[in-house]
Amino acid sequence: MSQVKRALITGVTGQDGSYLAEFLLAKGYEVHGIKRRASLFNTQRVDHIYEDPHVDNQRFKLHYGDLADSSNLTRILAEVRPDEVYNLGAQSHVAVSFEAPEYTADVDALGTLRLLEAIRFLGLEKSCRFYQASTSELYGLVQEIPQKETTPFYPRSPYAVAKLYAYWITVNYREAYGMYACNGILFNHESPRRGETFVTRKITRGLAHIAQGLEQGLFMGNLDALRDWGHAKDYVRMQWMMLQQEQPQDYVIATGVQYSVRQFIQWSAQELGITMRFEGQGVDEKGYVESIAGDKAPALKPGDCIVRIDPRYFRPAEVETLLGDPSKAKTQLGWVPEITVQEMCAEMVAADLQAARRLALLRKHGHEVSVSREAGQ
Ligand code: NDP
Ligand code: GDR
Repeated sequence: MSQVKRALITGVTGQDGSYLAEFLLAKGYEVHGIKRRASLFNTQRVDHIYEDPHVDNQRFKLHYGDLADSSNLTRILAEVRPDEVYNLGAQSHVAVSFEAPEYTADVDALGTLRLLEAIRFLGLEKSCRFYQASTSELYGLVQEIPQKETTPFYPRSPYAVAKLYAYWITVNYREAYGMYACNGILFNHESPRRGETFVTRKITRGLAHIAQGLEQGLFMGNLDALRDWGHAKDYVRMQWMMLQQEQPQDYVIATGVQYSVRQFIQWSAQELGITMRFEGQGVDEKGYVESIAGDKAPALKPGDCIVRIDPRYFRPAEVETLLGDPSKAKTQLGWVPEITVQEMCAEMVAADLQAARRLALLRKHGHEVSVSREAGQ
């Protein structure tokens, strides 16, 4: 019998999936990941750990699949027979969940059920440990500050409601079938690999583009939202730790400090040497509220608008404030975050600046450069 542990990660092409795959490979695991078929390559975050399937002893393997497809999940689980399953796959954008609520429920809620049921159907429920990517969005309209494992939930989006189902079905399979299944209730965590339409990355990438003259301004939503931001690298370590205990339990993973979106813009601007100035709120000719202007960005003329508020980025129901209490993870598992939000912001800005410089250089030498921007985020 092989002593090498096998892990299966859904959402391996995402931010957390890529860091977790790296982490598990370094621990000697054989790592299997489920990736969706896409019309373009979608493996940029894991290309550096990709292994040629033609060589022997491959330790990182990708399987085509989708959380919407039970038969596919069952087949992959039967083939891999993993010791640990990390369910990180999801339609993970809160604002998008208002646009695609049914799809979000199918993948985020029923997808979790499909995976758990496939494990049970194959008789793996006693041998396979299960991690569910639960979220601070469950707290939504917060009932207690800071939020901990016992704080009541009040989800505020189709995404959060779908994740609420996933949370409870994970608890239910633990209680009903004795599965080692647990929820990590993770607060926001970011990195240079964060999707471009989440607020931190939108800011670091947008300001880096502005600093390089690639874009003129940044359109934002609610700058007053407060979040407890950590680094994804710290958080995937905890995902693994949760599956190594004697008894399965649910844990809040957070830093215990919160900042506003506006503060994150200021840190990013400082990193780039852009001086930010908050101005009185006025409505410009297009109906946008002008809230922040920058006067020292290299490519900007004094007074040019950097950040404008566009109502389209406000959500139908907002989560105004989140602040986690990670005491249980600290006392029981000895987990503490190692990277501060300011260090993380600096790392993200540096990565985005490097990419923006490359684009600017190409443009300077006459190459056509298009800057991807997704509508509505
Ligand atoms: P990402 O959006 O970066 O990654 C999501 C992953 O899920 C991607 O690999 C994506 O594939 C995949 N995916 C999407 N739809 C499906 C589907 N139908 N079937 C299979 N896979 C699918 O998210 P993060 O890495 O940031 O987050 C990981 C998990 O943790 C998610 O479940 C998220 O909801 C949850 N979470 C995240 C937090 C955070 O702050 N980052 C906090 C709390 C919870 P593709 O690459 O093809 O799009
Ligand atoms: P969130 O993350 O909704 O907390 O979900 P996001 O970064 O999208 O938003 C954080 C806060 O910033 C405000 N905001 C904006 N957000 C976006 N995306 N774009 C904007 O222009 C903008 N302007 C202001 C938002 O309104 C919000 O208050 C993330 C996801 O990773 C989820 O999958 C995860 O479960 C939670 O974190 C914890």
